[in-house]
Amino acid sequence: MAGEYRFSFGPWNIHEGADPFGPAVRDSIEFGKKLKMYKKLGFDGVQFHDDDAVPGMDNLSSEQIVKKAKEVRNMLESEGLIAEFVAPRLWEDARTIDGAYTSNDPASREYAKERSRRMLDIANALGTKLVVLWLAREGTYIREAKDSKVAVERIVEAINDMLSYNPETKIAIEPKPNEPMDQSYIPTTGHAVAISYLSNEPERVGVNIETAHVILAGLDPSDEMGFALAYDKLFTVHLNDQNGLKFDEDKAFGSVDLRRAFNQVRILDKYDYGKGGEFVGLDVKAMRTQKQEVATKHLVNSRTIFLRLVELVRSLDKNKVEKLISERDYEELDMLIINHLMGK
Ligand code: 3MF
Ligand code: MG
Repeated sequence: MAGEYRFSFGPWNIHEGADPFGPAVRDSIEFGKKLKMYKKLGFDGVQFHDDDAVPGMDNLSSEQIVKKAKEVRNMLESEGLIAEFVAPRLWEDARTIDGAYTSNDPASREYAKERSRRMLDIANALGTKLVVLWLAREGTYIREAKDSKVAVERIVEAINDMLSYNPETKIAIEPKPNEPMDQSYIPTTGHAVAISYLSNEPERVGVNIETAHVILAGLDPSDEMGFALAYDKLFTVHLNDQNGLKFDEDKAFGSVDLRRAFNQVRILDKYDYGKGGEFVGLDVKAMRTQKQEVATKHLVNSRTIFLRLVELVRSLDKNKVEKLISERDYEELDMLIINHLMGK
């Protein structure tokens, strides 16, 4: 039965292996060549940052930006691919050092809003209505640096600006509790869902749940997904894995905790995730040790693990589960799941 899901990843998921402590260890692959790899690897959707589609966009006019983005759309079409979403990269420019929408400097906040409008032009030209907001620098290193109430109001203002700029846009906030900041203002799914109700059109604002980010917040990814599903706000996902509370690892999906991955697939499959056109999005990094020729295995493996877990979710004996729940024999239920995962 498995196989009805469509998968996506971003071009940054095929990367050179640089980390904060060392330079690139693999050659960079040009964007057009990466696009040619998607279908072969089993993927149909491309996730974008605005400047993945239009590099150097801050030095181009809006007309030039749209023209470039249309060229990218043609490239996608000739590969049989579609753009899943576009995310504004608001964390690299000097004007966003102190945050983008929440910067203490009004000129920087204005830059962030203007850049977001150009990002919406790119999304429109690429043919997608979905936007992802990873609010990288919307937080603080020390609490006294910003006013947390005002910060939330400024994020809402920026969201409203995007909602009114394109009335068809849907915004998926990607919560993350820390990194690069000490503390972020939208650290969890609950915060993202809550802030949607401060916006002018709550039904157009939802979440992108990333496994690793949820683990960094000390929460369970499948429960966070259930929370978002209850609000009809799971617009997309960034599946990966994370080995405890350390830097954001973006490991292959299911590679650390298979049972935790099983439970994410279980809730997604149970509630027909994907029926509304949602992609199974990955945000995974190859290990730095991986050689050039084999630096896409993390993508293929994550997809394979997802599909195998779909099979396991569907072949689980639901009657046995129900019976054990009604008997409140959770020790036996625990063993049933472990045996199932071990192929017994
Ligand atoms: C950061 C992330 C990012 C975002 C991406 C889209 C590298 O922890 O997960 O991926 O997902 O920038 O906004
Ligand atoms: Mg991500």
